[in-house]
Amino acid sequence: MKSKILEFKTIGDERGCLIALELGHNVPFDVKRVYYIFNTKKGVRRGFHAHKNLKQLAICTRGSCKFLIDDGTSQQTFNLTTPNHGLYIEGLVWREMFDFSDDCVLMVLADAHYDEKDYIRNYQEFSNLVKERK
Ligand code: T46
Repeated sequence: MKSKILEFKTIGDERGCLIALELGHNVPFDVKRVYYIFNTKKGVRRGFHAHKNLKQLAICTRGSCKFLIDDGTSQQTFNLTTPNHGLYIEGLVWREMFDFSDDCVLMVLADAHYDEKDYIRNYQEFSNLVKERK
């Protein structure tokens, strides 16, 4: 399983906290796109897809949510609860996001522009591609 939590240094003083994300330092790819998900409705599950080729870093800058990562063989759930943790996701993995807190702001950095052709939104298709790539 290549997905993992990266921990960022929090710079804090009496005024509050600051975290810096820097390419080549604590972000392991060149960022081409940033998007964020917020105002997520209660009980909603998002994702339900894999990417053919995409590296991403997902950070709950506020609130919390969970990520289910499935590589076709095993599944792992990551709990994002703090802005100094980022979930690094790469490779052919199915993802689902759930248990969003009301205040959740999920920011995602990606190494490519948005391209619907990179998405696999059918689990069987994903599963077949995993077997092909082995
Ligand atoms: C992912 C998880 C973590 C765009 O127009 N541009 C964008 O950059 C993105 C990400 C989405 N969109 C459009 C495509 C859909 O019409 O926004 C709509 C919602 O996208 P989607 O249903 O794919 O959103 P999620 O939350 O299921 O998945 C998103 C990312 O799409 C995906 O890459 O890994 O967050």
